[in-house]
Amino acid sequence: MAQTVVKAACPLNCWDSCGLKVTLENDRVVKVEGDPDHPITKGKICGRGRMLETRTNSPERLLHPLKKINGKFEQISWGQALDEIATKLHDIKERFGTTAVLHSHDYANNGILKNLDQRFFNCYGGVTELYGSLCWGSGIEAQKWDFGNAWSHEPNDIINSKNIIIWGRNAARTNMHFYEKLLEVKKQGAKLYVIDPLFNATAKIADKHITIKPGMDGILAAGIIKEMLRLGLEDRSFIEDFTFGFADLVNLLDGISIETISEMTEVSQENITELAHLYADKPTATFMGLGLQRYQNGGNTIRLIDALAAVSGNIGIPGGGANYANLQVGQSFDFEELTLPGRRKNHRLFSIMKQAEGILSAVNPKIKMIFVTCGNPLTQVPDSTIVAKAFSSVETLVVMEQYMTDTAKLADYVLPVTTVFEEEDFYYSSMYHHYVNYGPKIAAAPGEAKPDLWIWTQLAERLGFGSDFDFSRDEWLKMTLRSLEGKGLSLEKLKEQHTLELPVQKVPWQDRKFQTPSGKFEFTSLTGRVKGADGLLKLAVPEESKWKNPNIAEKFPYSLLTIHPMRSNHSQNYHLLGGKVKLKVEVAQNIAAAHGLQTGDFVKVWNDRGEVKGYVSILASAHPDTINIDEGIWKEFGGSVNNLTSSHESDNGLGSTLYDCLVAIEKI
Ligand SMILES: Nc1nc2c(c(=O)[nH]1)N[C@H]1C(S)=C(S)[C@@H](COP(=O)(O)OP(=O)(O)OC[C@H]3O[C@@H](n4cnc5c(=O)[nH]c(N)nc54)[C@H](O)[C@@H]3O)O[C@H]1N2
Ligand SMILES: Nc1nc2c(c(=O)[nH]1)N[C@H]1C(S)=C(S)[C@@H](COP(=O)(O)OP(=O)(O)OC[C@H]3O[C@@H](n4cnc5c(=O)[nH]c(N)nc54)[C@H](O)[C@@H]3O)O[C@H]1N2
Ligand code: SF4
Ligand SMILES: [Mo]
Repeated sequence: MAQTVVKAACPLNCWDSCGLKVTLENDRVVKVEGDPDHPITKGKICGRGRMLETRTNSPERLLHPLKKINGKFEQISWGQALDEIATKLHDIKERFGTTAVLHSHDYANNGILKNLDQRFFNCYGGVTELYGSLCWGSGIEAQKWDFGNAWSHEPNDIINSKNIIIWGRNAARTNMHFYEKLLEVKKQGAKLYVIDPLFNATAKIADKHITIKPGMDGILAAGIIKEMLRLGLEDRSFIEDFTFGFADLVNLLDGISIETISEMTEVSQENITELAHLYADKPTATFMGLGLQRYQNGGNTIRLIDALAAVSGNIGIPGGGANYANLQVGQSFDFEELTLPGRRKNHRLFSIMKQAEGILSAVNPKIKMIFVTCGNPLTQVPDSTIVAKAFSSVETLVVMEQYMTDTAKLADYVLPVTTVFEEEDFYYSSMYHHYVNYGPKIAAAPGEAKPDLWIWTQLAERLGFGSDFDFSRDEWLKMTLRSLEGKGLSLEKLKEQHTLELPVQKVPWQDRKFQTPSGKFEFTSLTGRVKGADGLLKLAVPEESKWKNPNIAEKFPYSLLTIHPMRSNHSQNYHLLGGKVKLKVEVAQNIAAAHGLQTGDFVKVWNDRGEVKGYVSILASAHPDTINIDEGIWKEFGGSVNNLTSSHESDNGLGSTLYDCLVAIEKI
């Protein structure tokens, strides 16, 4: 049979944004591999990338529009689905106003044209939208306060690092090309430290793994700064010339002893001193993951780690950096032209964390209709019980999906959408590297599945703003690249080369010109002050901890992490893994000992919000009193761990508290 091999791109919400090589047989995708010519990902991809073949070809794909009639889904035509949904949108606008519609979404697909959903809702008149992020919100806001922006060093700069500290990034599992880089620079002599409550696969290759009480990294960073100051290891000239508010930081540190810091973080004083020396032995690169900021104190955690990088003079130097995310990538494109925020007449915002509470308590107007795109809130949004209640409460729920997820099951209309290989787009991620990848359309969509963009275009026509969507794919893609054209990047070049390097600062802040109000690195944030906070750094602790909530801590003694799964991107692959899914409850050794648990025991994990049942696995080197259950699990495979998590917002209001969660455990 004739086979052809073409280049494509991985669309998944992931650090790595890989280039792909896809084998086609009679226009059918038969194999997905890595593109060896991609400058960063160099031919290696993960299992989730390879499984895009299954995601595309699975017989479980949604193939036709469905409407729920008397509690059962029935197949309807696209014409009927679009006419009915457009009529409802029209009526809601007339009777209640456009903000009676909620757009619930996440970022399941990194294609630039996936942002056209916002254009649709803006042209419709402006709906209730979500702000903040379950994923990285607290940390992004924190870095905006400190630096004025959240920028990282380019991946190859790590060859300049003498020491590398990884705070809570599960690189071997979530960011494989960074992991590859770590292996490479370690061979050249770089020292690698991993700070993480779990002994993850990245910790296995570290020179030292330091476990910590979950949520206490900010306090640890404060302790390291305190030690640096005691030992005279700080970078005085950087502090004096390029920072603002240092006296406030010193004042904060004067109020706590190193003994107390050691006791609270459960990190030994020797380790704190060792880390102080490591930070002084420049250049030392800091790489933060997103896990460590999903706590109520998440903003302060990232801010204190940033402060440590600044005090030690590791900012704006090759091999240094407080690397968290790289917003320079997304900031390269023309979003306003694409999304037309100016067309919005009305607007209402709910926090993404509390979207369910928002739905249930909305007045003037009430939420009448919800559109879900690129998200699976029933599984992924915290406090599932209330999420299910909220999404069941509205008159009309429209879910645009590839599969019958737990969210789709609740819908009134399910609209089948294409997978990555069935539509043209380009893909990028603002998490790690600064290359954008081209993804051509290489396969026909099965059944009646359609691109999201086709659905928006059809609805726009029916609602009288069809001309706002009357563009070809090329025209859309060019629109987003317009401001890059002057810098020699064009759609033609992207199509030809399949990947293009964006013009970013490879070592951010080298010019020491920070984008803060003072123009300096801000220990005390003036942006924070403008936003109504005092802008001061705080020695903040998690909400669900013995320091803040002793009663809860007594009832529910264990910290629950809910990290990202190995073989699935969030909830996307569990149903494609061949029925082998078994909900695993990973427990630290002291928990197993206290409850007489053995590997394979069936247990219940619970708190006041809900419960989850699964099979024990004992983690030999995890921090005491720590449990992990991977996120993303569908109801039919044991249920989402978000039955247990809280929907609070972090200290700066923009992040989740998914890992700020105390639970109890019991054998059943
Ligand atoms: N395989 C796989 N890869 C993925 C994804 C996936 O679903 N599956 N999702 C992608 C997405 S959207 C994202 S946001 C990224 C996330 O990438 P990561 O940040 O690497 O992953 P998380 O699972 O969010 O965070 C997990 C790490 O943080 C640690 N951690 C948790 N709490 C703390 C703490 O208080 N202190 C410290 N020091 N460490 C802590 C955990 O033990 C774990 O090692 O991964 C991306 N890559
Ligand atoms: N407990 C806990 N909860 C978490 C996390 C955690 O660590 N712990 N992590 C959080 C993080 S970091 C993130 S980023 C979120 C992710 O949350 P989500 O983005 O909601 O998670 P996904 O499972 O990726 O779900 C996306 C859905 O979009 C669908 N989809 C894929 N491509 C397309 C497309 O092109 N168009 C449309 N219309 N749909 C598409 C998929 O089939 C899938 O069902 O979850 C958060 N939730
Ligand atoms: S999921 Fe991430 S690591 Fe895996 S192929 Fe896609 S971009 Fe690469
Ligand atoms: Mo994420």
